[in-house]
Amino acid sequence: MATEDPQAQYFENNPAPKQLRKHEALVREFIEYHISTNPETRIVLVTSGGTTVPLENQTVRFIDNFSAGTRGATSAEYFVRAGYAVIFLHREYSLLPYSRHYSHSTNCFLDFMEGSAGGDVVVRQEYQMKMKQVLEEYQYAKKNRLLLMLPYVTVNEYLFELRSLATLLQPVGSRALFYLAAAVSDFFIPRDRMEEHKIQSSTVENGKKTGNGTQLVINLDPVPKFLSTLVHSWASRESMIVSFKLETDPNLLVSKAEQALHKYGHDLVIGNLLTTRKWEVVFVRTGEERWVRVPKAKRSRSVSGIEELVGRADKKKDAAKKDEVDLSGGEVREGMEIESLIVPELAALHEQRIRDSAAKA
Ligand code: 9Z3
Repeated sequence: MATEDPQAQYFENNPAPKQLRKHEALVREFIEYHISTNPETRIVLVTSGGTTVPLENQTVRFIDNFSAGTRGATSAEYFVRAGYAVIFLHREYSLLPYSRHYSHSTNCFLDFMEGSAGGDVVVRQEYQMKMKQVLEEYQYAKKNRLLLMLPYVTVNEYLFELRSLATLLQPVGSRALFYLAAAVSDFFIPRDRMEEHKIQSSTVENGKKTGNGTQLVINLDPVPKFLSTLVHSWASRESMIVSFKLETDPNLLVSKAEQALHKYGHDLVIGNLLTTRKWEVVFVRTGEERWVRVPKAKRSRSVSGIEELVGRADKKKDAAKKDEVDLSGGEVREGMEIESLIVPELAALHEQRIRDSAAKA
């Protein structure tokens, strides 16, 4: 029977991703393993990276967004450090925990290696300490099965995966934490309006004629407000749900975060601005607005490409330090990661939440 509920309609009218059953089996196994090994285990679902909106079913073109998955991948590492088992639902080929330190573009892994006198390939002396630490943390997470990686590509895949994961996490109750850092598209093309084959510029219909040809006009539908359904129906009432709010206008950030909190009724919204997201975020909870900032002296280069205002003398002093990474020809200071502040704060709030929940029971 057809349903009126837009959320339910969405899942009836759009196809489940091919990998969903396999992912569900992996998650079930992961949760059972952790609950049976330690019933006190806390499990966090970290979502990370952008979502694509395909324009064609056999996809050649798609709409995407800026997110590289830095927030999610970095946070996942700090969650492991804080004792969590992590389900990492991420955009395929976006940054991953641990390997993010040595990606193919920024911090290209090849620049960290050299040939030794004996003809072996070795890690350059100046990077030994850092790489050893990353490697040990990676091996610890792997050995203890603390990280389950699940990739998605499209916004549709993301929504199906999120629904399944939330349902599977229900038995974890208050020990489950949702950390929704993925940059999810607000618009999509429903399956019944999607072109099967590559859109041909010569056969575009309904577009306005211009001097150069015909415009391609695309109508996108709003993605259903999944956060509301996650909070009120997919996830256990006991679990803690944290969403991120991204804005570009500083004057809107806090009010938009407050709006989201009231609208969806979850635990916390972490607001961030596109240009400052690497060193400041705002925690918005009922009756509370609290900024979390990396101290100025500990900030690294800005993500927007705008060099942060660190004095030249300051830079020279820093360049002498051991943890300096300079592969780009410029001076790049490895600063404090804001996730090292966000995650412990959240772990403490979650701890409190678990205690409150136990006291109520
Ligand atoms: C965020 O705000 C993340 O912090 C970023 C991280 C996407 C800015 P990067 O991957 O960036 O480190 O480059 N994520 C949430 C964005 C979002 O789509 N939120 C929805 C909204 O604002 C609610 S779930 O409406």
